[in-house]
Amino acid sequence: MKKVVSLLLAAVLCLSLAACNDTNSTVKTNNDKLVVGFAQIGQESGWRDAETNDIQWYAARNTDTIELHFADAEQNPENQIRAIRGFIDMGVDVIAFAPVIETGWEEILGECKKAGIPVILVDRGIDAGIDSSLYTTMIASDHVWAGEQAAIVMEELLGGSGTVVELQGTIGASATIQREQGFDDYMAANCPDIEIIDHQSGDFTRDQGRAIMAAMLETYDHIDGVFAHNDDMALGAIEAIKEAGLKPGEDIKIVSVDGVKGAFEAVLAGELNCTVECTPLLAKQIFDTAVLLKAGQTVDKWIVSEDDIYTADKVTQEIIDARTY
Ligand code: GZL
Repeated sequence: MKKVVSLLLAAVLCLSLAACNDTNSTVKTNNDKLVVGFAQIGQESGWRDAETNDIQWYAARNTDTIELHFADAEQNPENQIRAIRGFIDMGVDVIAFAPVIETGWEEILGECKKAGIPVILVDRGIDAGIDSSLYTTMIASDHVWAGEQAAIVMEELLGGSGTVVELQGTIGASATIQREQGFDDYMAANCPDIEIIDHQSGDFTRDQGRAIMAAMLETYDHIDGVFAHNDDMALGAIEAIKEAGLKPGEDIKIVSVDGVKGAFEAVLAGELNCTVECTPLLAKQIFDTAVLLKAGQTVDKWIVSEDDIYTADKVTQEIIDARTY
C-alpha cells in the first residue's frame, strides 16, 4: 500500500513540475493563484542546480497558491528573451529571471513594462546603463563584496606576496564582472607584492575550470594562488593541480565563491582554502516578493542576500552535514 501511495505522490509531483516547463502555452492564466514565469540560465554549475531545485520545490509545495512556469535557457540569452516573451503572452503576474549577461535586455524589459508585468532580477544584475525603471527589484548577493573577501583571504594565505591567476565566470555576467572588480581592486589598493598574472574564463563550469588551470600550469613556471569565481571551476582546478603533481591548498592556495557542498568537502580535505558563500536559496524571497508586487506594493530596488566566509578553521563535518545545498 505504501508503495502505491509513494508512486501516486511521485506522479503528482511530476505532473506539477512538468507544468512548470511549459513556456509556449497560449492559455491565459485566469485563476487567483500567484502566477510566476521564471527564465533560468541553465545547468552550468552545482550552484545553479541548487537554485533551480529550491525554486521548483518551493512551487511544488505550494501549488494551492503558486503557479510556476519555468524555462531553462541553456545559457543562451536569446532563449531567455523568448521565454520571457512567452510569459508575457501567458499574462503571468510576475516575471523573474537570472540574466545570463548584463547587456541586451532593454527591448524585452520594455515589453514587460508595457504589459504591466513586474520583473525580478535573480542572482545576477543588468548593465547600470539600462534604465533601472525597466525592472522592479533584484534579489542577489553582493558580488563585489565576495570578490573583496576572497582577496583579503588570499592576501593572508600568501603572506602578502606572490603570483595569482583568476578563473573568471561567464564573460559579461554581472557575477563575473563584480567579483573580478572586488578582487582586483582590493589587490591593487592593498597588495603591491601580489601580482595577478592571468585572467581566463571557465564559464562557471568545472570542466572548463580544469582545462584552463591545466593550461596555466603549462604556461607559468610558478603560480602561488588561484581565485576562482565559483566553486565548480575551483573543483576543476583542484583536479588539474593534482594531475600536475602539486598539492592544491598547499603548493597553490585556492579561494572561490558559492559555498556548494563539494567546496566545503574540499576545504575540509585541505584542497580548497576558502569558499565565500553566495546563497542560491532564494525561492522564498522570490515568491514572497512576487506576492507583494502582485498586490501593487513597492519593495527595495536591491534585496541583498546575507552570506558568510568559510575558511578551513570554520569548516567541520557537522557544518557540512547541516548544509542544505
Ligand atoms: C551567482 C551566480 C553564479 C554562481 C555560479 O549569483 O550567478 O552563476 O556563482 C553560477 O556558480 O553559475
